[in-house]
This record gives sequence, C-alpha cells and structure tokens, in this order.
Amino acid sequence: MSELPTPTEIRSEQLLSIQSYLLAEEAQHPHASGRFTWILSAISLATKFIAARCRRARIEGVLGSMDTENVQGEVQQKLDVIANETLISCLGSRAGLAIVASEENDEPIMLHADNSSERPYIALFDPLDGSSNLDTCGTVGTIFSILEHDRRSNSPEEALRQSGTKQVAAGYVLYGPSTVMVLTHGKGVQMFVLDPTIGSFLLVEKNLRIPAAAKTYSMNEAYSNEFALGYKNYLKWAHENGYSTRYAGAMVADVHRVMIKGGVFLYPPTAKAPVGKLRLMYEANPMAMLVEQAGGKSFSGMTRTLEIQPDSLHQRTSVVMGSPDEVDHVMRHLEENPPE
Ligand code: P6P
Repeated sequence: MSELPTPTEIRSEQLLSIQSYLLAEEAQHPHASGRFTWILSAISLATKFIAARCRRARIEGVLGSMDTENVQGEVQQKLDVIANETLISCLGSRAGLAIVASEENDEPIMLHADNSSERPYIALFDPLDGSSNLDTCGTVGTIFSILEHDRRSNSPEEALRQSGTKQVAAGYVLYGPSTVMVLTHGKGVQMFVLDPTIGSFLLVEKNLRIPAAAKTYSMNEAYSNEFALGYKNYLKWAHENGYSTRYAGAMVADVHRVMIKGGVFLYPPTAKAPVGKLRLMYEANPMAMLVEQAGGKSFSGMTRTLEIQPDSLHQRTSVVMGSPDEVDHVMRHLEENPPE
C-alpha cells in the first residue's frame, strides 16, 4: 500500500479553498466586479449548511415528506424545502443577482425589479436533486446554473429563456460520504471537497477530464419497454458487449460517477415523461456544460443539449451524456432509428 503523505508533504495547492480559488480567478480579470465570486461564495455557504442538515436529518427529524407538492407535481421532502429556503436566503442577499429560479418555485424570484446594471446575473437551481434517496441515506445533491441577466428583458420569464450555451457557470454539490463540489466557469472543470474540520471546500482537482470510454451505462431500465427503438437497440448492443449498469436514481450521483469513472448516463423519453423527465434549465443544462467542459458530450434526442432554445423555466428533456465514445455508441443507434 503506498505511503500516505505526512502533513508536511501535503502540497500547497491542497490547501486552496474555493474562496481563494475564486479570488485568484477574479484577479485575472482586472475589470471584474467581484459579484460573480460573491454569488459562487453564496452557493458554497448554502451548500455547506445543506450538507450539515442532510447529515443530521434523521437526528433532527427532518426526513420524510411534507404534505405539499412542488410545481412539478412531486411530493416535497422536508429537506427539499429547507435546501430551497437556504439557497434563496444566501443568494437573495448577494449583490449581483437579478433573478433566482428554483425547481421548487413555480415562478422565478425577482430580487430587484429596478433592473439596475449591478445585477448582471441569474441563478437557477435544483436545491436537492434525488431527495427521495434521503430516507435511505442515499446520495443527493444540489445542481446550479448561472446565466447573465439582460436588463432589456421585458420579464423574468423572457430573461430566463436562454440556451445552455449562454451559461457563464454551472456546478453541482454532491452530498455523499464526502461533500463534493464540481464547478465550471468555462475554463475546464474544478473539483472541491468539503473538509468539515475547517468548514472549507478545498481544491482537489483543477482540470477534471472525463474518461473517453468506459463500459458502464446508467439508466432506469425498468422503463425499457417504453423506450424508442434506438434506445432499445443500444441497450441490446450494450448487453452483448459486456457493459455493466450502475444507477443511483439521483442525477448528481449518476453523473458524478460518469465524470470520474466514465460511461454514459441516459434518461430517454418514457410513457410517463414523453419528452424526458429531467428539467432542462437547472438539471440537464448545468450537467451538460460540466460534461462538455470535461471533454464529454451531451444530447437530448438528436440535439446537443446546450443548444436547445427553452420555452419555459420548468420544461423537461431527455438526456444522453457522458464519455465521448460512449455517447457516440448511443447516438449511432439513435441515428439508425431517430426518436420522434
Ligand atoms: P427515476 C430525481 O427525482 C430525478 O429528477 C433525477 O435526479 C434522477 O436522475 C431521476 O429523477 C430518476 O428518475 O424515474 O429513475 O426515479
């Protein structure tokens, strides 16, 4: 077994907190206002708080569901509401944000109607993705996307209608055996791990690259009878070519595995979700930006996910995302039988 590094051997960059990383990045842009850094710092604070609440959920009696449904018609878990309120509270007090939008809120929240210039950003998030895993101590996560705010927009809805290519930053925080933040602001993918002993996210990987190939697919095969022929043909091909399957039922967990080990994550259209289940603006788009920035690919049907022009905040989509070679295997089968 290789020798563990003694404290004196720990390299200096292992002690680079996310705040130090963001300030160092900001320093490279002399005209930077610092508002972008301030927004990401708010997400860091909120997700540290959410991580702590998830770890103590059963002790604090906040597991289980509310007697309410969100705009998606999904029963809200108590921690969905806590995570949502935490993010809105932390982000809402930060200069630089004009609008926040959440999976848990029907309408976007205008933070300042004056449309003033110093609020150049929009934050969108799924506060606790996969929250149904909580009761069984499964992995859950927060997914976020940052867009620029065009002050000329006539309404928040219009301001939000931007394709994924317009994102200026995207990321997720995975609440698992450790709390991991994976972030991109368009210059590759950075990974941070929360050190709970000091309460800081520490940089552990600067330019994360997704493996080009790996014989693993991640999807809910229970729906496979409902899949379009192209997806069925891909599954048959994978079964005949020695693939294994991994599926956590939480997008953050499944995509994080693909980011680290390679493979492909798919959520095809089903009878219950004819255009796909995942939300374009705050699940598929941020994940697609991260995957592409790490060297992977992401499609929704036959369209590059990031190029979909959204019609509404909560619209859903199908996804095929992951290692470039593995996405190619899926797309080859879809090209032979394109889904409607
Ligand atoms: P299914 C969680 O509810 C979620 O939105 C994603 O995180 C996850 O990938 C998907 O739904 C799981 O859906 O139908 O397999 O339970």
